[in-house]
Amino acid sequence: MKLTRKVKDILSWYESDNPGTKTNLARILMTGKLGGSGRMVILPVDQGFEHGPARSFAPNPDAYDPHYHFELAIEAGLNAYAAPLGPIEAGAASFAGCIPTILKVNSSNSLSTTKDQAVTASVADALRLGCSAIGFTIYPGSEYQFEMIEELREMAEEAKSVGLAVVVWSYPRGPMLDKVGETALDIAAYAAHMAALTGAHIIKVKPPTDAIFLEAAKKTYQSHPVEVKDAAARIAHIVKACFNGRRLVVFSGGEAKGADALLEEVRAIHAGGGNGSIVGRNAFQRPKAEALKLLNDIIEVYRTRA
Ligand code: FBP
Repeated sequence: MKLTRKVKDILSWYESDNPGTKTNLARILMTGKLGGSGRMVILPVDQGFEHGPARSFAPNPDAYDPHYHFELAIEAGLNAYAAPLGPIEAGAASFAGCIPTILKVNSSNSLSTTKDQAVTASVADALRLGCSAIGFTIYPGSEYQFEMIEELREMAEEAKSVGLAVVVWSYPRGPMLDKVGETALDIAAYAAHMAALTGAHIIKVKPPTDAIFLEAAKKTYQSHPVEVKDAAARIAHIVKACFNGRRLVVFSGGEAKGADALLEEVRAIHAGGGNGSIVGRNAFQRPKAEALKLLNDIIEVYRTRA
C-alpha cells in the first residue's frame, strides 16, 4: 500500500513513535472511503456499557448482534470500529483483517453513582485480537480523574511499546461541571488539550457549544475572543488545543438526532479543520440502509475541499 502525502505528513507529527505504532495509525488513516485523506469516520459501540442494552439497541434490534457492527463499519467504508473486549472477541475470527479495530479498554456504566471507569481489557488483549489501537476514556473534572489519567499513562506506555496507537475519549464531567459546563468551548478545549498532553495519538471530544464556563478562563476569552457563535471557529479552537493541529482530533455524534442536524455538525467539523467523526448511536440506531446512507453523506462532506 502506498501512503498518500497527507498521511505521511500526519505520521511525521508523531515524532517519538516506533514503526509499529505508525503502521497502525497508517492502517486507520488509509482504510475505507476516506482512506488517505487525513479525515476519518469511526464507528464506536461501547454504549451497551454506558447506557445499557435496550437504550442502545432497542431502536434497531439487529444491533444487539456484535457482528452487525463489524458489517456496518465495513459496508459503510469506515476507517475503524471501536468496541470493548466482548464484542471484538465475538467477531474476531469472522472479521479478522477486514477493518482496523480499536479496543476500548475502559468503560463506565449508568448504574454507577461516581464518575469513574473500570479497566475491562488489556494491551495483551488488543494484540491478541489484532487491534490497531487501544481506546481509553478519561473524565477531566471527576473526583477520580487523576487515577484515570494515571491508568491511561500506564496503558499508553505499554501500548506504544508494542506498536499500538492510543485513542483518548476526553469527556469532562464531575461535581464542578453542570450540563452546560461539560460541552462548553473552554472546557472542551481544555479536555482535548489534556488528552494531547497524555500522549494520545487520536483525541476524541464532543463538539463544543458557544458557552464559556470557567470563571478563571472568561477574562482570557474576552481579551482573545473566539467567534463562539460560529461552529467551525469553535472546532478550529479545539484543533489549536490539540498541539495546533499536530494531533488528530475527531468529534462524537451524540444522541440520535435528525440527519440534517448531524450533517450540519459534520460540515462545521470539516470547515474547522477537525479530522473527522466518531458516530455511534446516530449510525447503529437507524435501520441499516438508512445508516449506510447517512454515513455515506458524512463521508461525502469530508471528501469536499474544506
Ligand atoms: P455516540 O456517537 O453514540 O455519542 O458515541 C460516542 C461515544 O463517545 C461512545 O463511545 C460513548 O459510549 C458515548 O459517546 C457516551 O455518550 P454520553 O457521554 O452521552 O453518555
